[in-house]
Amino acid sequence: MIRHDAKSDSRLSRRKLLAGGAIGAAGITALPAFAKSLVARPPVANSVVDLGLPNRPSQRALTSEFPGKREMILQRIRPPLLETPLSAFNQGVITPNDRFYVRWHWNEIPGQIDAATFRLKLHGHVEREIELSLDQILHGFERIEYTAVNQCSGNSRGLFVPPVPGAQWGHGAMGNARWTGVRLRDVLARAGLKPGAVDVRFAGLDEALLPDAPKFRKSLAAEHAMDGEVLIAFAMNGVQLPLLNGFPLRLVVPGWYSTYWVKMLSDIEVLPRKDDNYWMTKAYLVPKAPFGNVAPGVDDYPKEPISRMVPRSLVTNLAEGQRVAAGRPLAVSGIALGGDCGVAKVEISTDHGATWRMAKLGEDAGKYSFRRFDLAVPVPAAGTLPVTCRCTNTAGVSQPLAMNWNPGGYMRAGVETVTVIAGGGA
Ligand SMILES: Nc1nc2c(c(=O)[nH]1)N[C@H]1C(S)=C(S)[C@@H](COP(=O)(O)O)O[C@H]1N2
Ligand SMILES: [Mo]
Repeated sequence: MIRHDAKSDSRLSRRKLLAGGAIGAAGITALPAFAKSLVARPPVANSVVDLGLPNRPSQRALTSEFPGKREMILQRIRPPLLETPLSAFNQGVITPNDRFYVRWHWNEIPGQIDAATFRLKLHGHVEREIELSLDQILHGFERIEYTAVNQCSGNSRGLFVPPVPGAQWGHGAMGNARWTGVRLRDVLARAGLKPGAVDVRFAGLDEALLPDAPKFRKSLAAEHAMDGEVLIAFAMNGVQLPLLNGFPLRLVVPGWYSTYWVKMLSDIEVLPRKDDNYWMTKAYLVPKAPFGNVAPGVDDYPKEPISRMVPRSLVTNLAEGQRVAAGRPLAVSGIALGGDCGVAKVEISTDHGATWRMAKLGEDAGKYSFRRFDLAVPVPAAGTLPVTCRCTNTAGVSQPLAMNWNPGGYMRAGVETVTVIAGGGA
């Protein structure tokens, strides 16, 4: 078995990877025993960030102790939940692999994977059950590449008011990367769907902690799986996937929340019925209402599995409570996503939504990508200045002015405001 330190992943050149050699030869990522050692010896906090979570513990340690990751906000050690600091979003629309957030449901994650013996199995309601090696995936199918936002369904959950249980994420349970892979459709065609295929179910190499706990599995409707856009990705920003982001293969379901983006993908099962497994019918349900919105306290409403993302935008160059020069224009910039389609416009208000100004949009890297926005806004001589941004997507859907809410803490969609203070020594 070839061992390969996760830190050297980034040295794999894009050319080598796309030639197909690198991922096969160097495709072992070692997880240096973090699962055991970090629990006994919690990571040293180099520094602390405050996520600004209302009415709840808000400070988090920054850690660089996870393989392939630089300073990340530590949300949980086992299973690893690592959040991207907002500053990373201010540096460009692509989120670097070593700052890309991490989320797993169970801690039984292989610390190393042998790229030579790894197989992706396709079985169930198919004409031919097949097993594909990484080499076959890399060389046997047309490669495609696009940029897409991977966002956890529970991104920003920690900001929900009233609070809801679950990982108390700030805004950093998302990231934007260029994904390279093969079409799920082409791989499924190799096995051949039998007539009557309804769902396609995906599982990875991670295992549930206890025998009775449900292994993480997600499904897509057969038509969605065959739409030609869903990818089996082997590279992220031009290099092999970091182990914690799903090495060697992960599903990329552009426009959909990341709960469907199954990591360490090793098993694809075609079902002649709707998948009724726990992760499809009990977990990740949202109110069947625009923006998954429901009033706190109400609990009798129809639910549906979470699916398509909604538009969002965030100011990334200003911090809450930051002092800014009075009476001078203030540069505001940030990132927006359209959700399941592109960004049409981003507007900025400094009067709680009474009036809006159009921001300038940055380069269009594709409809599923983050898009940068910029605008200079006037600053008063003194006092506080609330800076609110609002994205409207190309389907005409705008972020709501009133924040949405649901008991799962999913699908945060409402406009976000950062309040700065004019004067007083910028
Ligand atoms: N195999 C596997 N894939 C998984 C999960 C998991 O627990 N196991 N979690 C999902 C969820 S809920 C999220 S938000 C994303 C996180 O992707 P990332 O860690 O690459 O950022 O992975 C998804 N894919
Ligand atoms: Mo998630």
